[in-house]
Amino acid sequence: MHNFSSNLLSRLKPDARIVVLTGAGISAESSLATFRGPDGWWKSYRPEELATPAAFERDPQLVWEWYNFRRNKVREHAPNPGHLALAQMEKRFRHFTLITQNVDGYHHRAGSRTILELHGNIMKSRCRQCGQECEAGAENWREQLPYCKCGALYRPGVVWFGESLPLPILQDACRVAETCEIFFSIGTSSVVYPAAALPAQAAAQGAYIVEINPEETPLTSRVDEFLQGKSGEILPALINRIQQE
Ligand code: BJW
Ligand code: ZN
Repeated sequence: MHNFSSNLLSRLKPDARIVVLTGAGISAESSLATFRGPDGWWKSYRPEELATPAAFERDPQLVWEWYNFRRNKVREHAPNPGHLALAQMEKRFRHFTLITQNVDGYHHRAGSRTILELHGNIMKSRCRQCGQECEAGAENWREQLPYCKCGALYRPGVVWFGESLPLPILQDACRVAETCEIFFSIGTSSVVYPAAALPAQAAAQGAYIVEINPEETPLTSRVDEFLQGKSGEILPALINRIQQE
């Protein structure tokens, strides 16, 4: 059973302003591979070699093969107790914002309502030419490539390296980070920017920073509290503990 500090518990009042940032680690217990973990490899490519506009230019079929493989995993599996606990927390706290780097949509499926998806959604496609968006499966596939009605190629509706994050969403994320009292960084290696800068932005304005991860990250030495372990175990324990108060 996890022990939560009185420091943390006393801060988790119903009207506390809380921000949660999640990464691939929260979906690890749903059997989705992380990007940088030991299983976070796909056919021995690194994400930096596939999640880029240049990779798509060079070999759109290879990139689509990776995304179709991952779309199938997302369909096959489901949110885990970590996602569900965050959906419960949202109900419990008046000012609660969930920011995610994940593209799997599992926070929606778990019942969270206010979600800032920084890196898009893997179940969406976007036309390279006219910008039209569609749901996965609604594309017109020819020779293993998906086409839009306008004739141009669809790409996955996600944010690749070197591309800007959707500005209104990033602005909202920065605003809530800078005005929150408690900031949770959960299941992220804290190496991909600008998401990785959010905890420091929150800390600079006086927020209490909590990290949940089985491993230490570049953030760990700068947090107020490091809860070492799996989010699918720690988050349900935390919500249970809060409900006892
Ligand atoms: C568990 C667990 C369990 C396991 N429970 N935990 C400033 C400094 C340096 C570089 C830059 C900078 N600003 C911008 C950059 C460039 C670049 C960048 O950050 N590069 C770094 C790698 C150095 N950033 C960008 O290009 C961004 N764009 C941008 O900034 O535009 C303006 C600009 C452009 C060019 C130059 C300068 C500015 C865009 C970033 C887009 C990231 N896209 C991806 C792919 C999305 C689509 C897809 O899914 O295919 O997003 S890459 C990939 O990494 C994905 C993730 O969202 C992201 C973060 O990964 P995450 O979630 O942290 O996963 P992992 O695998 O790394 O970590 C998992 C963690 O879980 C581990 O810690 C485990 O221990 C833990 N874990 N089991 C809890 N059970
Ligand atoms: Zn189009």
